Amino acid sequence: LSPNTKIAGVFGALMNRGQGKEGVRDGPNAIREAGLLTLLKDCGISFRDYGDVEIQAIASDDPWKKVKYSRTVAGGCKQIADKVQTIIRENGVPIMLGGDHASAIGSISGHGLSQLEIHGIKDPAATAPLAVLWIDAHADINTPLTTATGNLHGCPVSFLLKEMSPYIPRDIPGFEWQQPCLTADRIAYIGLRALDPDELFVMDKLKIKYFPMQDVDKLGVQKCVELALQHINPNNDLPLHLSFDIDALDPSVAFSTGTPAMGGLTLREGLQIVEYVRSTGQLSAMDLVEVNPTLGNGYQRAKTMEAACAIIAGALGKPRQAIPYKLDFDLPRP
Ligand code: 4U7
Ligand code: MN
Ligand code: MN
Ligand code: MN
Repeated sequence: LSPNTKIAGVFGALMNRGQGKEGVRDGPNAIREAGLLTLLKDCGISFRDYGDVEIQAIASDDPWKKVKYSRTVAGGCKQIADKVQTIIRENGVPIMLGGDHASAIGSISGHGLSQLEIHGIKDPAATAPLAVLWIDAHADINTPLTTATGNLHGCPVSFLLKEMSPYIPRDIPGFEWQQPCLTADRIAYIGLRALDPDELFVMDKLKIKYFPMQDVDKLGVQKCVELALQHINPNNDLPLHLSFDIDALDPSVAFSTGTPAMGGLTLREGLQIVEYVRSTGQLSAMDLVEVNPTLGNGYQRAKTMEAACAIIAGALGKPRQAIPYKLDFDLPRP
């Protein structure tokens, strides 16, 4: 990460209670096993592996209204926030391997708190100087009261936005530590194609910038990412948090994920996004989440892992022509 001699601090977030498919906790190690660290090394990208954040399963964690496993998820997010703060204090760029996307409540809160600390802002309820680019098929902005599924991986953005805080009951067990750190003009989305009606309503009401797949088709992905960053980071002076849900990619590339949605980004479009983010010099933390190696056949799994490695390496400065990936075409086909 040449601009400021920071090194990537890779860690796994073994979060799987934000949705129903347990195998997502194996995502981080499957990404490592697919050769992420070797790839980074071969590309001359400096990194340190900070290991995994194990999520403590809380024995009695009954639903709060519809919301499932709030104590377990919230406790895990707190541990993740602490990990992110540690890595940033050690001058690293946290790279969180997920794990379900509820983990981003932790990574982005931790990033926000770190920025407050860096700027000497004492009020933990202050808005953090931070911009977030959210790459996803879904908007993840359901609230604990609007969620149809009760899965917290569909809600992280509502917990992070100040404007949403009147709609987040403060008595959801486990979340006592958490406060919103962002305003709605500091987040933008690319890749959307599977929103719930309430989510669209909220996003339009808060004037959140988003580029659904039809904009990617109309404008091209390069223009989408330029406009998104211009909106959330007009002077390119804010540190950037890139939250990349692997389901933003089309299932033909990344099938091994819990909530796949047809009509997604190609791997090339995904790489174009992360390479552009990289070129701004502002990447300050990244999530690569929702990788579930227990879903799909061997071939689909290998493709998903390779895509995940490619996206991370691209964000950290790997040129596409540098090192070949190692997808083994002898794997069993469907
Ligand atoms: B992901 C959903 F209802 N919107 O809230 C929900 F369609 O982190 C899906 O983007 C959320 O993978 C997907 O459960 C969460 C559903
Ligand atoms: Mn998603
Ligand atoms: Mn998501
Ligand atoms: Mn998903």
